[in-house]
Amino acid sequence: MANNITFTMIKPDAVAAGHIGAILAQINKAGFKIVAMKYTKLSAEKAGEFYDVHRERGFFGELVDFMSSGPIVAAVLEKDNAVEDFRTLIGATDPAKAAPGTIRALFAKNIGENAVHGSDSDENALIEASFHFSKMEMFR
Ligand code: 3AN
Repeated sequence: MANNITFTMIKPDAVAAGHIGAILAQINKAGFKIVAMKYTKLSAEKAGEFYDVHRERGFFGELVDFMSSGPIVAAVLEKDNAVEDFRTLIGATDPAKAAPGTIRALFAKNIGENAVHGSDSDENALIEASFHFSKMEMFR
């Protein structure tokens, strides 16, 4: 059951560029069911908490500034093999290296402003989903 969900955010760059609808269409077309979704904005503190594992990395400050710079769409998605399949759908972290047709190849600006987030493990998917949503806000 755990490997049936992943967590995503449509990041401030893609929201500002008007790509919410196109990205959600790709997500639906790939067979993911949306089980939770909200349009929201992270404070710098919340963005730092979310990306805590990257706190020691050189790009951490930049990442926090970017992720708190504007509204995002946060969502929990359900599908068999959700984490791996979603990472295939979004493509590599660096859009220059993302496979053609992937969400990042289509919509991301660069390695920092890369349009979408996707959980990297089943364990993190559950942690990230519950960071943004209560049980009552998830419809599985
Ligand atoms: P992914 O989002 O593909 O799992 P991570 O977890 O390595 O990639 O990085 C988390 C986020 O940190 C990325 N989505 C990106 O916004 C940012 N990031 C990662 N590497 C860099 C980098 N070299 N320079 C700037 N930002 C980065």
